[in-house]
Amino acid sequence: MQKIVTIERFILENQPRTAKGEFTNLLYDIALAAKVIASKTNRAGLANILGRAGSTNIQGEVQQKLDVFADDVIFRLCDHTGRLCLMASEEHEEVIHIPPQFEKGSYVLVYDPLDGSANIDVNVSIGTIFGIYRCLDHDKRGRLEDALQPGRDLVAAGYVLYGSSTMLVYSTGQGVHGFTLDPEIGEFLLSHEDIRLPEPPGYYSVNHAYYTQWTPGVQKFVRWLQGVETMPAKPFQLSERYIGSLVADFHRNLLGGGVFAYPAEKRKPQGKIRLLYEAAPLAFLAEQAGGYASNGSSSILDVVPTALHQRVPLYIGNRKLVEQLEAFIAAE
Ligand code: AHM
Ligand code: MG
Repeated sequence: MQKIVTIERFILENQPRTAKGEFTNLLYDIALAAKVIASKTNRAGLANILGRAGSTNIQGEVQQKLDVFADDVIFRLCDHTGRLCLMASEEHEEVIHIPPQFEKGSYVLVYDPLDGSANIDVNVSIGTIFGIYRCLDHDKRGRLEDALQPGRDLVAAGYVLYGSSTMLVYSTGQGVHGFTLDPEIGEFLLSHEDIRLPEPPGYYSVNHAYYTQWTPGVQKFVRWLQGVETMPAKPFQLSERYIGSLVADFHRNLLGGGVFAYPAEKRKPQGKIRLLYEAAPLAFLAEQAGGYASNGSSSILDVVPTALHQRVPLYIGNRKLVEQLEAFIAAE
């Protein structure tokens, strides 16, 4: 019989040598939050029948919006464990402190609880993204500075994809590993060990509707991806796929090879993607899978955040594709 590896077993057998129980258990907490969120997202379409967000359902409970629910689940599963000194979420204006009645720990959790939320109502895949940093301060007070660390200093990062199956994909700096939730037994099972971005790449993903908003270098890059621009020669043909859920677009390109871009725009020079909750964790995974993520001129992992909700242009995927984009931008 084939060896069945649960996420608990994998985390335990592959924890970094420096990891203490605190870190290992933090990954379990996230896996548990993923299961709770998945059970709710699977029922999202029933909201119309059982009550809309903001209304009261038949049990007399007020329905929460799914992204608020996801945010709350992660916070409540992680606030009291003594493993974190601070959290920061895309749903909160300010950093989230550990309630005073609980002990603090050595790590910082940053997360986007439900990314691609515009896709919830139309039954298209959505996701959760997370990053884990070490608390900078030995007193574990948990200050803004602890959250404003560059992606290069991530200890771990990952995402959960709520798609046709629920998957959790993460890295602690020793490769990227994917687990699929078996809903019958309620366990994440190892399904994709040591994911590497394949060559030749298969896809490119960008919202073409913004073409006129891009700078000439980005426009040239997209024409090159399409095969309209022929220099330098590109010995492979790409397909275009764009879901509009970053996790889902990133996941497909991670397995099939390719590049995702959310470029800088004339009206939005920093693009749309958030550095802390979206770009940096995925950049960490891309590098671990042999790829690269850039803001157009340098590595996303080297960008030091100055504000929690800072946005950044994002080009992420197979290294050669992203470096070609940098070359087109440099020659603008
Ligand atoms: P959100 O944080 O409001 O969900 O927005 C982020 C999402 C990403 O998942 C996706 O890549 C992008 O927005 C799509 O934006 P657009 O519709 O402009 O192409
Ligand atoms: Mg988001």
